[in-house]
Amino acid sequence: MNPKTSPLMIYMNGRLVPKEEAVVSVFDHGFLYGDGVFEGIRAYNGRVFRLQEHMDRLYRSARAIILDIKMSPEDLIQKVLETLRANQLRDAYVRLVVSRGTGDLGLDPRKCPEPTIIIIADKIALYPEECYSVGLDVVTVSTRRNSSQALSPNIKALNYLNNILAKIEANLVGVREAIMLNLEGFVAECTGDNIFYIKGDRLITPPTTAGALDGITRNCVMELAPSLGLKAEEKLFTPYDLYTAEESFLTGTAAEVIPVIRIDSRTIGSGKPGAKTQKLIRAFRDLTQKEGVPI
Ligand code: PXG
Repeated sequence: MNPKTSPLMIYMNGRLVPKEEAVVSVFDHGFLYGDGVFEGIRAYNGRVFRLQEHMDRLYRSARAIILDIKMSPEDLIQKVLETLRANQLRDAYVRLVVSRGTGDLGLDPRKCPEPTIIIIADKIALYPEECYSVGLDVVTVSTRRNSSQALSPNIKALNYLNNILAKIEANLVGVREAIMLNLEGFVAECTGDNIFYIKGDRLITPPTTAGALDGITRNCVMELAPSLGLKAEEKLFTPYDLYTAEESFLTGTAAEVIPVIRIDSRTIGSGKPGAKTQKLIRAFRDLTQKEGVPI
């Protein structure tokens, strides 16, 4: 963490300001309508992991909602690095938020001349170690993933109500994550993580067209698969395929690679984190220590 005496500095619209001063207008359309986009990024050991990929996804999300960030991705990368430096952070979680900006009470985005750009870099709140050593219990919930015909789940938009409703369902039954199905009943993803299962040498995850975010950790795992003798595949599947899998795990920037050992009260595989999942966890952790843009 940054020294106790200096407050956390937040990047806001061109300036680094102390946390207490980092406030947005009640007329900001990010607040009023969830009109905006975001990214969650990690820094490991003084380097920002897959920063270009996160930036590319942010600009794709912005383009999809016709939001002009009014800053080049190269400049925004520099601002992310500056924010990390200002807070003397080497291992961190970075939240990059771009909202439509301040407008009036109507929803017309033409009333918002300037986007609000915020970078929060803080100490990472790691998942408890037992999530990795014991594995997660998850449930399939009744909240379906947004239909891509209404709002593409590939837009990392500020409106996460769909995922939050699913998270509430998981909370209510005392588990950490929820599996969301799409409208057709195929597995899409979890509330803030992608999902995989393993059968033999096949490593399977839903295609993005099923409602899965094009996750950056998901892509890392698919890249690492061949080196561990696994064939990565994108395929539509139902909860049945998960119940009968040998291993299952979730991926996400915050969670990294996290084993799943129970789904809807069914034991997955041996009920312990699978051997292949554990190899992937190690390979992913190695990658995070090796790669990245220096702060
Ligand atoms: N699916 C969804 C819906 C996500 O929001 C992921 C998958 C994983 O993608 P990456 O690129 O991170 O591998 C995400 C991203 C949290 C939190 O606090 C997590 C995300 C977003 C917001 C909050 O756990 N995950």
